[in-house]
Amino acid sequence: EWTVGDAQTWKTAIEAEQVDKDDVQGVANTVVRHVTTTLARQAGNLDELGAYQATALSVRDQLLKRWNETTSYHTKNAPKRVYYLSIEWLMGRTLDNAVLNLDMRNTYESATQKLGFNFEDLLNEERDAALGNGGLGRLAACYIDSMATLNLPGWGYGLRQLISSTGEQLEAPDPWLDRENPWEIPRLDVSYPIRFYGRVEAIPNSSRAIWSGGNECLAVAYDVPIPGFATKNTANLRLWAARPIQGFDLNSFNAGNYEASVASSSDAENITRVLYPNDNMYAGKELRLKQQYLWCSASLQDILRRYQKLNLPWDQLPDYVVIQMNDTHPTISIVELMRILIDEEEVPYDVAWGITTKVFAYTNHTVLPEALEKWPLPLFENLLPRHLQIIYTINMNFLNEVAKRFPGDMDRIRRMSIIEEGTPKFVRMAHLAIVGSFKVNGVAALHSQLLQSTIFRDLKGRDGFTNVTNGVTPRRWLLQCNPRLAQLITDTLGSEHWLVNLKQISQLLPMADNAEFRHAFREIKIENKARLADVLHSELGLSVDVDSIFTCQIKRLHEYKRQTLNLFGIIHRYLRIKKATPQERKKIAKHTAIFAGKAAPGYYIAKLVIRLIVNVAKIVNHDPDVGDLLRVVFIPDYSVSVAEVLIPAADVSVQISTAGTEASGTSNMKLGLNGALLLGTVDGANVEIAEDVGEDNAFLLGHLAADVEAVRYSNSYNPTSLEERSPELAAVFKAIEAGTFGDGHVYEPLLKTIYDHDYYLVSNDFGSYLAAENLVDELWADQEEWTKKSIRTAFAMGSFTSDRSVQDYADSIWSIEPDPVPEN
Ligand code: CJB
Repeated sequence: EWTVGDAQTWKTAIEAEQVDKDDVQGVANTVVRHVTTTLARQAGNLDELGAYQATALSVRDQLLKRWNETTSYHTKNAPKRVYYLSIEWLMGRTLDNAVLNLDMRNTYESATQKLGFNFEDLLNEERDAALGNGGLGRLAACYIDSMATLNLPGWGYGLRQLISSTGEQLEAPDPWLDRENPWEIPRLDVSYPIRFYGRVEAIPNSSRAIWSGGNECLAVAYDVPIPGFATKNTANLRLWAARPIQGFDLNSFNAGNYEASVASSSDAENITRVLYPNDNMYAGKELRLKQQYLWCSASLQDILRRYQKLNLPWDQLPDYVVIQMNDTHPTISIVELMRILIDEEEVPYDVAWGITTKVFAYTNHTVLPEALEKWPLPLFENLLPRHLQIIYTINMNFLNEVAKRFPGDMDRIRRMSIIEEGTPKFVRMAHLAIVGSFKVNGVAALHSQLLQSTIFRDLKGRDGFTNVTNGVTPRRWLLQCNPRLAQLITDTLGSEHWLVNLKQISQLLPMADNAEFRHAFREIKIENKARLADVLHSELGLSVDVDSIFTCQIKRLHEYKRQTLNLFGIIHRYLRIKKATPQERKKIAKHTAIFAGKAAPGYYIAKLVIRLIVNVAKIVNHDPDVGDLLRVVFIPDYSVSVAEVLIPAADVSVQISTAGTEASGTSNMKLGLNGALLLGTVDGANVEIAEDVGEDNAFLLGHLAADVEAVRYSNSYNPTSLEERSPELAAVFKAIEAGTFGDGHVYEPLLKTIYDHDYYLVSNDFGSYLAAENLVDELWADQEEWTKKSIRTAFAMGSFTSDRSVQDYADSIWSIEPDPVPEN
């Protein structure tokens, strides 16, 4: 095994670096070593940021030892591996998660304490790694945690964007990498050339071609170790950064043209500079396609290089490699694999296609038409000319088959084609993803059903489609964010095993009828609410009543998610309070309505919604008639670490998308797991959540997916007045227009979307929403009943762990097995 030097010397050296997980002094030694030799500082000039960095580097040492063992074990064993390609990885902070997964949290807490620091304060020094926008990016983060925990051989591949999400009010980009990031290891030795533009020359009498010219740059790897929970297994997240092929143009420099001499260098680096800030919205920019290609090409070159070390023929690739595409963003990798096999490896076209279509699987995350990627053909052809040729061949073969099955059905061929006709033409990435994959899945039962009955109706036989309902990791979304509830569960069950087998929490369901347990459970919720109240007070100067109902709608701002329904409900409540007599006011339930989320920078209506929330908050929170009956909170700069404070404090989980629009939702799972009652439409994973917690423990509302189309049609073509559709909403609009929350004209474009077509059925669902809120208020009056339902919610969430989701993928799509690294 040891290829260099003396094996014993190596072994002894590695063992000398080993720290026992309970060894406080040993941990302190490694932290101090980083203080003095990595950071070149001393006890006398060490601030919290420095102490955080040294602690993080010490933890990183632990992770890297495991990472090394995992990679060398898997290299030796050569199991089939899954590669999860996601353009977004919304990881959040790492330190707390890492020490919990290593089972070293107490040791690090004591060691840093002894060195004069409070561990919680150090945790707060860390920047969020926010390489994502919303649910899709956070899902990838949960999945890689589960892959590592389940000992599945797998890696994630993404992009190392320097500037991540955009702040909604300030539009300030977040340069999260402006401090040293201790969690990434630059691999300057792992890099691949990437070509753009150029020309293609056919090779006569073959399906091969030579693609040359254009621009070339390099993709360089940065590795992020991902520890599994309670296992040695440590996965890898490999992120690519663009670099120039030669950093410097010596000819320009010598000719005295200094600007030109560095231009090509910054041009290349710009490719991976920004994260596109859209969620559920396709932007169609060339730079984005460049990002996608760089990431996919580098990942494939890396995967194939690893496979080639096995010295096996190409047709066995699907026995060793499966690639899961998180949405259509990595679809170009299907074509890239074809290109490499055909042009570079000289594999015949049909053989290459047979291999490729056994390697890829595609997850769809949305049915919204504006989110489906389709590239203008001229743009695509200019940037990736060889890939377009291959797509034409794929499409021709595909449509020939369709024509055989449905002779003469030209309309079907037009619908199914990978190329959309028109001026210009478009390349439909979802169609390409479906044709090139052996399995396609949606992310919740209802969503997977809708995919097959609506947008992808024609595209794949029944066998090709499946469902994998999303899940969230209970390590971050319970153990880390709600340690007291986690402890109560562990104490009551008598073991921590539920953290890797979440189904076990269902054993606690009968505790709903135990008054003492209810008391303990409620105390934890109150403490979490108090912790949030403290943060709101210190950060926003806002006082909230811990005895009020905390409702949480925390997600991207989007018309389909209908923050409006919630907001108009708040205004309705405000008007009711204003009209009520002091006697009547005493009977009104107290609410704290919490919103958090970002809007894409160019999404005008979503920004207007934020503006109205903020202005409603200004009036409501300071109106003496309201007293403590109502508070409205909009939390700026929503992030994973903010979510970790909000979620454990929520009483009500607001999930009110128009039925049929939210593919799954995942905050519904996190909030449910932390005991928030579901106030939701019959949409996405709400359906399965309501089924598991029992409909009498949730508040369902609104039209059903099956009816939405008809109501929408009638809103447009048999319009009735808003007054007729919802007199309550008409009154709310009047108040806005009258200037109750500042200049009413400002909101005209927002209100108009609802006066006119009301595509998302806000007016049609408003009455039902208010009725559901009334039921919430009634139940709140009986705290024992409320707590029962809260317990029945939390402990019925056992299916919504990402461990279950990832196991489903492993069994029904990837066909891979756990391959745990031996403990010693
Ligand atoms: N989703 O976050 C995104 N971005 C997109 O562009 C498309 C979909 C979300 O993915 C989540 C994970 O599957 C889903 O839970 C959520 O419903 C969907 O909107």
